[in-house]
Amino acid sequence: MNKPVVYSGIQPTGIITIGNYIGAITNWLKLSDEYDCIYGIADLHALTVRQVPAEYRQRAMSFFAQYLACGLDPRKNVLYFQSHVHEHAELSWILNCFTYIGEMQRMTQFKDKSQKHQDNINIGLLDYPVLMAADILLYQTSLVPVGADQKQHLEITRDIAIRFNNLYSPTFTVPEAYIPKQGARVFSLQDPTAKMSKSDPDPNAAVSIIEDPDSIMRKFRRAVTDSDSVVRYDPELKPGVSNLMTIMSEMGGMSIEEIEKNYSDKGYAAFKSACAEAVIERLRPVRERYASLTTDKEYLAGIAKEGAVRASAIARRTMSKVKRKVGLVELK
Ligand code: ATP
Ligand code: LTN
Repeated sequence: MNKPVVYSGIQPTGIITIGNYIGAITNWLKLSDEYDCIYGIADLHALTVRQVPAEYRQRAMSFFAQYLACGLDPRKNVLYFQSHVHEHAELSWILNCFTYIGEMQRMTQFKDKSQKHQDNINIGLLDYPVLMAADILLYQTSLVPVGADQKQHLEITRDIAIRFNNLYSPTFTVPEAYIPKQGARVFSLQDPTAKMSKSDPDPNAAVSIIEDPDSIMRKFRRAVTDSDSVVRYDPELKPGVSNLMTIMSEMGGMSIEEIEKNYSDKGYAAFKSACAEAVIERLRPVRERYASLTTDKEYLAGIAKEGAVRASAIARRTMSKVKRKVGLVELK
């Protein structure tokens, strides 16, 4: 690899939403030419909450097919499953020894998830950001395209990298987060003050990137807005409408000003339908490619294998450097 490295991942839980697409995947696609990009299915991360094994396996494979369906080219990008490269777990252990419990307890996601899963506040949930740091640092990553909710995890990754580099000598590239200016936090269609989440139990809250057009239209028509009827961008006073405008702008390529000009006096019904149309059209090729990809299990398995081999080769190099620095005896 000779270009700077981009790394990112998504946990295979729930559905890949238009929030994930706008906040993360759009940038993954944009960065593919200028960087060496590695995109993982974060299947070790999602074990922090209980999964049904057979379902989980299937979902992870479906997410992998969706990566490809989005247009990520396996010749240009390394696409693989985190669990296929054992160095993630290995580096994660070593980095644990350079991370403080207090740092992990302060993480917003840990606080949220331990509230939500009070019956299962496992060590993995607390340790989640260290595994994420291992993902990123293993590949000497420069840039990490993610949504705004991951900013804190990127900061701790940088802290861990700097701490390690200072204790020994420069070992890890210190990564930067790459967060979109617009669309870094897409909100739920049912509660425009909450993040659109891929595992929201309310099916009307989020839209999948492979959802059928009728269902997309229905969800947008039902989206929660305010009682006035003016299409105007005002995230404070009109969070529902503003969220839809952001989605429409990102998916349809119109600026917020253009949307305001075209729809301000058309009423919410027309605006919501237009917004749904923009989403449906943008996702049409994704949906179509996905349908044909899922029929070719062998092709997908082949791409995953190739991705794991390429990722492992890079991970191995960092891992042997780390082991040497901390003073582990080398296997000759
Ligand atoms: P969950 O809500 O189930 O924890 P999630 O929707 O946050 O999951 P992740 O796998 O945690 O999904 O995130 C995948 C990527 O999508 C990350 O880069 C994350 O920042 C981004 N992302 C997630 N939700 C949104 C959102 N609502 N708006 C913008 N980006 C998002
Ligand atoms: N924690 C991330 C998913 C993730 C990730 C990563 C993102 C796992 N490993 C490495 C960027 C880089 C999330 O979005 N919840």
